[in-house]
Amino acid sequence: MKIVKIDTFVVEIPFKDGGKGQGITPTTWNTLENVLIRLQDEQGNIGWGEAFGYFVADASKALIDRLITPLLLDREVHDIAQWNRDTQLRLHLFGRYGVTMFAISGVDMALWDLAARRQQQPLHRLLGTASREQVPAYASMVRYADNEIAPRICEKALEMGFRDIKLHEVTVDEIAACRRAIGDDVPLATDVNCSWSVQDTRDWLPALADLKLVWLEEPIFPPEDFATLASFRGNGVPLSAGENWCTAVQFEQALKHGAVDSIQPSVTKVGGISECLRIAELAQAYGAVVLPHCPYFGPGLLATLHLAAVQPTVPQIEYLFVEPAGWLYDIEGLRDGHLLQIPQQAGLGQDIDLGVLERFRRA
Ligand code: SMN
Ligand code: MG
Repeated sequence: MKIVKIDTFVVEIPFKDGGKGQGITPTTWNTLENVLIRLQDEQGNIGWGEAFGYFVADASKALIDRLITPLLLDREVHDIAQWNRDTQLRLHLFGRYGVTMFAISGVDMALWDLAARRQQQPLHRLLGTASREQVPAYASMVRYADNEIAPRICEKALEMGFRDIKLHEVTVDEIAACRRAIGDDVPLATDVNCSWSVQDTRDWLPALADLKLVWLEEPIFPPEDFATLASFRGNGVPLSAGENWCTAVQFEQALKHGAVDSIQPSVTKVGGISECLRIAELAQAYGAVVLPHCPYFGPGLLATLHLAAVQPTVPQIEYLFVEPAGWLYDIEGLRDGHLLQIPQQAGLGQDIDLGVLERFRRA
């Protein structure tokens, strides 16, 4: 297929989460920033993709406009995985991980959507053999840093039909308050985004095991310290990480080290669908569970559903438990309690809402 037009957009959609706006990020996190890529081929087919936006949206967009567009415009792409590898090579000196890879991820996704639409097939049919029509999702909470609000929001998620919860709380006290609110039977994980020291992690593992955490996500910095991660295992708390690992190469190193119990590739960060397929092969070879990261309600979430359709190693995907002021896709139309339908229409399987895109598009 020949790519004759490339457009990029930053969309910024406010959301409510019922909290105080305190969290992980440099400034208050209260909008979803999606970097969208729209490709058009010589026949007029369109493909959409998403590059990781979250506080770096302008940088991810600039990478695409300045470095990828000149390499792709008016070119033929026959083999997307090969295009991905070639582009990684061409751009490696601009940073192997970070916005370079986020940008490649988004364009790779748009190429896959375009290819599937040309063939009038749902994306998952190009990726493998679908073994299911719906995938469970867990409710992923923002960080509330509050012993009363966090448990209340957990209860609300259960009322909405979710059965599994991931917190972003970082104190044993807050995690325990949530566990008390939901009872012992609801699977509960926490993600501390690399904020604990090695010693604190070791000290807190027994308490976390008592709280029956189903996983502890990214306990320490740096997230690619595989040997230290491996040393935490076997203490009654499964470990998970991967949203900040670079390409299948680093996933393989992590798996060789036995760093974690489950891996968390993000289709908008790690190198797109092509790289996720390489990681899926590794997961198969190493018998690893895959818990994909990518909860921002854009093309990345739909791509994650299609990838999950063909990967039995994915037990559930992540659903960000917030209330956006607008939806680029009808995600709620796919959701029945904790289950998300895998779209069966061509490409990503839903048409983006151009009205929502225009309304929230950043000038
Ligand atoms: C996360 C990262 C960025 C925004 C929200 C949540 C988190 C996750 O690391 O696992 O989703
Ligand atoms: Mg995380």
